[in-house]
Amino acid sequence: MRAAVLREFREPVRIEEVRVEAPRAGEVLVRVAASGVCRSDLHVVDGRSVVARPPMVLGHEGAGVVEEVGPGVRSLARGDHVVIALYGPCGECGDCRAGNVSGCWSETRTRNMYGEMPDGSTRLSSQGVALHPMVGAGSLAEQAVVREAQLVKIDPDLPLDLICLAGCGVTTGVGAALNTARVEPGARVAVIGCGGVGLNVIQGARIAGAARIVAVDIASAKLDLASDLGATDLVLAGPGVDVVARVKELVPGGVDTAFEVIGSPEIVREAFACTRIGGSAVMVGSPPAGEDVRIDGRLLFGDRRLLGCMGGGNVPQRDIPRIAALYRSGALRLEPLVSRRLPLDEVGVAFEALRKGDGARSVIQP
Ligand code: PAD
Ligand code: ZN
Repeated sequence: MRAAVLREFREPVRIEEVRVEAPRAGEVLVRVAASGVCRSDLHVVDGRSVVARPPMVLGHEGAGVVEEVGPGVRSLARGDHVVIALYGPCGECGDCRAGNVSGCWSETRTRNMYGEMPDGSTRLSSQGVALHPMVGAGSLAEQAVVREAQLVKIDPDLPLDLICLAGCGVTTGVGAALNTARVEPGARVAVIGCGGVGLNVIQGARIAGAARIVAVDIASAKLDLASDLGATDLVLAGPGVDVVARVKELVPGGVDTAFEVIGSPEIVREAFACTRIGGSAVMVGSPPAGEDVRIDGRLLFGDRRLLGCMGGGNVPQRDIPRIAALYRSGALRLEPLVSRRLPLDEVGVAFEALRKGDGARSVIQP
């Protein structure tokens, strides 16, 4: 099969012929129908991700159809439609058993983050060299072998080229608002960075009943999308614009929750400064590995909280069906998030568009 392979950090992503082994016990072979390209894929290419081990197959926002199941797989069968979740919990540790699967830090989960099966092996190789599928997904490929625990079955009538976004961007964005920040009806929030993930923080906040949703971005096209998806106020950032002052002009005293959805320590600091006394800031973006986030200690003293956010605190088996239901009801819109659909060969176009900030999401249809 063919896949988008990254051999070394900062090298071009190439479409290569990759050998796929049959699924073993507890594993499933998925024919990928569609996969979004997220900024986290670009972070990997640029060597600024904490969860990357080249050579690897990129992609972690995929959906497809089950082609073959390994021994012992009971929840899925050939022909089932699935979303590949952002992570595969072990299902056995105390956290998993308590239902806190996003808190699972077992060896299985850690290996999964680096694209390894629980025993350290992978099912993908090229010229005898093992390839690591990004976060165990590797969805920018024609096929993926994924642990059953990382797959969520969905109804076959859901459009795979839209619901694939539930693999990462939508689940993370909506989850950041609903699970991490627990945005309440009437809340006032700010979302800094309105790309593929930030637009879904906006949708999550709208669904939660936020009264004010201030969207901040450097691109006016993103602000148009933000407005379409539920933002009540728009701030065009850029040189000479004091974002904190603008947000506080719109929401005197500061917002209840500010979200940073870019991946910049400086903007995390800015988001924190946008919050009211007792408010919270959520760092959704992934800052470069090893970089510190500096915040103003006087602001922290004002009972504010800075929260991390991994995948929007999502429990895949709960949150992906919830996203599907919200989509069906019309409360959550997916179509406006897709800026272009491309064949696998044109994955480079998707990465270039991300770099230029052109569009919300590119969806690859292998
Ligand atoms: P994206 O490139 O689609 O969106 C980023 C947005 O930020 C774009 O609209 C930019 O125009 C905007 N932007 C850039 N600089 C500024 C600035 N200085 N001020 C205001 N706006 C700005 O990326 P994405 O939405 O795919 O991902 C965003 C981040 O979230 C990125 O760091 C990614 O790695 C991270 C992420 N985190 C998780 C998680 O689990 N926490 C999951 C998925 C993605
Ligand atoms: Zn992602």
